[in-house]
Amino acid sequence: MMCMRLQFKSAIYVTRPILPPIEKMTAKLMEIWVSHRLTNNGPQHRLLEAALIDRLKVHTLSLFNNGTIALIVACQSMRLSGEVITTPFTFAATPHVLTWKNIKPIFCDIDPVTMNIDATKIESMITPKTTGILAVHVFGTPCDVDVIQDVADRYGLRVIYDAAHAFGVEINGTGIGTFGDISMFSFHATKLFHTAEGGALTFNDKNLKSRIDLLKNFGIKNEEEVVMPGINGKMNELQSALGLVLLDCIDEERRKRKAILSVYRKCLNGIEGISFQEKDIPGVESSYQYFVIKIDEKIFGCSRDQVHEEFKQYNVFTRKYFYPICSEYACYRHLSSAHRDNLPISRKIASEVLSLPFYGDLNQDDVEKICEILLEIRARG
Ligand code: T4K
Repeated sequence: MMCMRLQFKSAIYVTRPILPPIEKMTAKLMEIWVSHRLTNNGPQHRLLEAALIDRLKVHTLSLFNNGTIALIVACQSMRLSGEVITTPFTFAATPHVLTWKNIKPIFCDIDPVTMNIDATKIESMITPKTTGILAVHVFGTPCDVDVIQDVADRYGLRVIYDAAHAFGVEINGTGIGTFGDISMFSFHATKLFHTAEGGALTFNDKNLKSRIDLLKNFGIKNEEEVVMPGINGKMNELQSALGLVLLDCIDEERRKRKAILSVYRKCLNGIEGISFQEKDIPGVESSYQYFVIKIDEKIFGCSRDQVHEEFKQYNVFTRKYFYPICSEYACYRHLSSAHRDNLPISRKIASEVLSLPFYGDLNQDDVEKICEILLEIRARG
């Protein structure tokens, strides 16, 4: 029998976007209304680019209307073609971007602890057609950036990081967006920092800025010259304004999520069959983007799928990020790198992971209740 006390009155989702105080947003909107400037590199856009360079500790940044278009432009700006080595344990956007660029994604297995691409396996997947590596800092945990760069340097490959989950991540004080050739951040509503929809590319090569900005604006150089086949990747002034106002709320949201993380760790510690990242990684500043557990069915007594399904009866909507792995999508399963024998760790991890609700508006009682529900689901078998 389900304990009614544990059922939430209203739905608890995996995340809930932060929103700024409405009066601050209204003041920003007034500026836009007065200026009549709605898009195309307006003042809010310029202010947000400058603010984010500072915040992310990066050298150069270009804003986009979403992370997926940003990633397409990153591949185009690096002139990637042929084959690119990537991870199957990611959101659909990562391999889809390659496909949209007519590039064949080559799936490499992942590390069982970080859940990121296994950097030691990349070299064995390189062929004469390989032009780059598209690695993902999954759930904000940094990839093995040194090993990846070493392989890339030895084979003359480009490195693009999908840092969609990695806003604010630093390695020993260095912004995560400074590694590789280009990094992509997503500012989708589900991200800690967001602009409802949005994204950015960050890179060290300042000369790349003009090419990337041309690519996101149809390749238009001036009224009479279109110098390359660009796309419309521009972030508008309303999105930029939301981002500017939200930047002031980020520190508090991070503090709240840090407190929630410690409640989860305390409540789940020692439960057999449940594993999660128990400690902060030394030298790494977290993104506080997701809280993910792994459920070992044999030890815990219930499968991940059962837990995910039963949580719904309590009005808790967890997510199986990232199941199924991308290599199992109909559009990719024919690839030889998608063969199950090539990806044993990815398949195992994808069958165990569960993202639990994780956002600042949750309070300690909510988190304790979610953990109690997990135990009740196990007890009910
Ligand atoms: N690379 C990686 C590794 C990514 O994870 C993503 C995006 C990308 C690239 C592409 O970046 P973008 O082009 O999106 O900028 C969500 C997001 O739509 C997606 O941005 C994100 N990754 C992915 C991991 O999660 P869904 O299909 O799970 O979203 P949805 O609508 O089910 O939202 C999850 C929960 O959040 C909902 O149950 C309720 C809550 N929610 C959601 C929205 C949109 C709200 O409370 N308010 C909202 O406005 O994909």
